[in-house]
Amino acid sequence: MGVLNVTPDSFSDGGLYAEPHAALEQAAALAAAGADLLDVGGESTRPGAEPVSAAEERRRILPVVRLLKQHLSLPVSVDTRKAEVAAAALDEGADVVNDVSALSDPRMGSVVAAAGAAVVLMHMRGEPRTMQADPRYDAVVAEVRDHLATARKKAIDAGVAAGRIALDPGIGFGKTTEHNLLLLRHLGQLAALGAPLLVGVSRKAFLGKLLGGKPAPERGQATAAACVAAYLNGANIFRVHDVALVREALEVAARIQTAA
Ligand code: HH2
Repeated sequence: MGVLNVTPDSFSDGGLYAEPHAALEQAAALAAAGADLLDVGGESTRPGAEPVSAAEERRRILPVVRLLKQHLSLPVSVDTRKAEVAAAALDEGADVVNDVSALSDPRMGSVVAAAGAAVVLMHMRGEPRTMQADPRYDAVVAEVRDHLATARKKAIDAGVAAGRIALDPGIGFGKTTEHNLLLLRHLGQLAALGAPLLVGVSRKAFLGKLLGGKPAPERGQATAAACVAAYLNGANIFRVHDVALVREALEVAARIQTAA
């Protein structure tokens, strides 16, 4: 899954692709690099980010979804927590809703179900503005697993087909470095829920912390390593900025895993 942020303030690529034709160019580059899916986001969810209105999110996302569906053949997901924005994007032809709040909007499940779309349900503790203020868990892996199991049931009850749901531990969303490492180490416990697993580790702060404060643009190798580890522990979908780098790393890891 290639990341296409059409926001002015995302942590690693904010402002670069806010104009729809710049976004299309970047999307074509992600496709050429081997992305299977493009994730368009109009609201930054980095720690401390301020919320964006539905009208502004629609203004940022919809022209881009329209252009991608006209010019590229890849499926498109929209990274939004708002049912109103998801419904409008699905009308434009989006295929997947990537909901980092796992159906916090009470209408989201029925919007996804009505469109026959797929959905990613991600675990987040709190909300982006405040989520990194001293996150605590008794048992992070079990708590995230139970939260995702409940969200999955909620989606199914709203009419979403079970086979159209992917789950995501929400790396960096209300979690310390240790929480992130434990979740990546024990992904198998989440895989046991029976849904495909998505992980988003790309250039995130915990990788910088592990490497003595490396800045976001220099976290490519760390991203690839984390994706390979996640793959070996059961992840299926990798949300990344540098698709070519991660795809190569995963291709080699997959060849080793499947060698007979
Ligand atoms: N991480 C980010 C955004 N959306 N969606 C899922 N399913 N999983 C993630 O881990 C995830 C996500 C944050 O990364 P980025 O898009 O690069 O930054 P920003 O939130 O500032 O747009």
